Amino acid sequence: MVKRGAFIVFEGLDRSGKSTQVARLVESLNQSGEKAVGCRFPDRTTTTGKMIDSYLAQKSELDDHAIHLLFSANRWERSQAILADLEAGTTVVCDRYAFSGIAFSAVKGLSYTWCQSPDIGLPLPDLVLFLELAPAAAALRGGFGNERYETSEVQIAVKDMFERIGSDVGSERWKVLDAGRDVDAVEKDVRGRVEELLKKVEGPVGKLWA
Ligand code: T5A
Ligand code: NA
Repeated sequence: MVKRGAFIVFEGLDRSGKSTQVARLVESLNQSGEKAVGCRFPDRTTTTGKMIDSYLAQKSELDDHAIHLLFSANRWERSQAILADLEAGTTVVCDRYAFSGIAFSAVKGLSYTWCQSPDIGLPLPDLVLFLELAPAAAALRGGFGNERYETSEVQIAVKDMFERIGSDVGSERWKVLDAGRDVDAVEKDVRGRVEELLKKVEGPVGKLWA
């Protein structure tokens, strides 16, 4: 039987460096002979993804519950492909996941447990790397754009919500990394934690919030 791949998720505020680190990790794993692929949520290429993209670009309005469910559906659409990769021995490195889903919806006033429910049963990440960066430092990395949620108020509230989510996930699985260091230092820290994980990944992929 092939050893299954690891499911690794990066979370963090906007501009904390998630996309940069996902790309670097996938490349370095592949270079060292580990099969790895990247993925990201929202996946703006699918039908639900196009609706989400229009909402984030503030070209359309949607009820807060409706957009929350679309983000979740966007993950479910991809979930079988993620499981198939993991079972085939490929490590999946994902840029945002259900934790962003809760954080951004709950700060709008939706119930925390309601926000969790549509994601119950999704593939459970083996490791969540939370890139921690002060909102003020994130804002310095090229000013806020025009997308929804790109304001200091939202980012500060989201950071607090992520702390609650991290404690619910538990410190075994949820690791907070200082994302204020230079890109190479963060990458080295990430690589060290992933090497630890790859030694111990075993058993079936878990189910989120189950
Ligand atoms: N959302 C998402 C929901 O509401 N519900 C959901 O369920 C989900 C999944 C999506 C938006 O949707 C919300 C959350 C978001 O508001 P997105 O497409 O993921 O947004 O885009 P962002 O996360 O906003 O992506 P960013 O590109 O802003 O942030 P990243 O990926 O964290 O940062 P990255 O790597 O692109 O880097 C940003 C800049 O900083 C530099 C990079 O070169 C780049 O210029 N940088 C560093 N500079 C200094 N030091 C470092 N260590 C650096 N690392 C990167
Ligand atoms: Na990004």
